[in-house]
Amino acid sequence: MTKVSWSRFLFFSMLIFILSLAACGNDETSTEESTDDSNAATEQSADGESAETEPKVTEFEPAFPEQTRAPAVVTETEYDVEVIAEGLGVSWGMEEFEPNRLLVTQRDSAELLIVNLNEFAVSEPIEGTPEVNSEGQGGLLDVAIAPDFDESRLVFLTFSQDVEGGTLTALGKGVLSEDEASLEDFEVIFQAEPAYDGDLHYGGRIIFDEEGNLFLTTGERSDDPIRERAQDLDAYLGKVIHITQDGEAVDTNPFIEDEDALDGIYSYGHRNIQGVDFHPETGDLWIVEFGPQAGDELNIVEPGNNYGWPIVSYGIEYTGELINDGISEHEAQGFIEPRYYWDPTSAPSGSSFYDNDAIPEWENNLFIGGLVSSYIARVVIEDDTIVGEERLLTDEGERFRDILVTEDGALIAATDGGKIYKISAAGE
Ligand SMILES: [Ca+2]
Repeated sequence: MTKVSWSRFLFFSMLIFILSLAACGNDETSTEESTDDSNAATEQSADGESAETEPKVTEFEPAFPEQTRAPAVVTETEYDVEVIAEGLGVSWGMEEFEPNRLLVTQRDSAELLIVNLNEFAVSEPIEGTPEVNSEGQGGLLDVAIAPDFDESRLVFLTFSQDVEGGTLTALGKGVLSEDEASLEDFEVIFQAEPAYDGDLHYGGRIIFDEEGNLFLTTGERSDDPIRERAQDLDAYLGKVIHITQDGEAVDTNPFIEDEDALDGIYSYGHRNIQGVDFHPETGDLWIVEFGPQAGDELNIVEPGNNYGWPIVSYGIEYTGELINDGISEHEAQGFIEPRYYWDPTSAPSGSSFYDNDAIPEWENNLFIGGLVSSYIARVVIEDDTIVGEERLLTDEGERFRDILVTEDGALIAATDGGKIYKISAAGE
């Protein structure tokens, strides 16, 4: 290369680098929307045997060997993949309320639909759902039915709500009418205060525990400095919250005796929790958190624990900058280590344990929808350690938003592209 062309090469390289930085930093929606990895470090995956084949974007090392890049595993059982529905919006949450019949939320239109898995049929929108703010990542989010739904017909919904001072994550409940046409007497039972004038990181997953109480997840609203409120016990941002069906704090919660802390808080230091489920054998609550660029986490939630965000992270800012001087290790700083993290970004969303014997080799595996990564991650867990990862439906080009396992043992996956997939043992 001559001297002139070399300097020209340098000039254009710098220009491309600067432009790519600008592209990365333009919008925090990039936490889940961007696939840009132009800041990628050059390190390649170590041996080609891990499920992850893309280079890392950070320099961080795991706290223990099984914390990232688990060995690739492959499902040996033959399975069928069907598209049950298409042309929908972003189906953010799903719940099987009767055998093979799902309640499905539509994030942007705020509609609640019934999808029949046997008849490939989608209902008209159910009337009586709440007003939502559907800007950015907001809208109608998760859906769950009360444990006594057969009698009470109670349906719980999370959504982003307009209130004075901005928006917040809200939880409400209503009664599904016998004709399934409307949700009656809908009322808000919990608001994750404080409100904030932004449209990112609402969290919003809900799940019932065995006592009939609810775990609700929130996000930390993304922006710096509001995200620091994830560490504050006087704010419901970046938390797992444990409340009754009336929105009251559960009386065994860890900070009930602490005058300065909110009673509903169960755990804190979270970023944006998009998946929750109980491990079928241990009963532990496993959550899935969006990291920043890389550093998406799988955590086991224990009461009173601090998971470290935004003080520590295995990820970096989308600008490429380090977060808080780039401390990745959690335990050394007094926080709980994630059981697993992804680098590069997966943007892991809705998740569900496989608690069924229809596909025996999947039992007790955790399935996680990937947005940026466009796959369903199957994670194999032994003694709380991730010992294998598989990536399903990688050729579909879909952003997988939520995952559900039916009573029949089918894996249902909803995508941002408006599809609902059913994956089941071949010939079932
Ligand atoms: Ca963490």
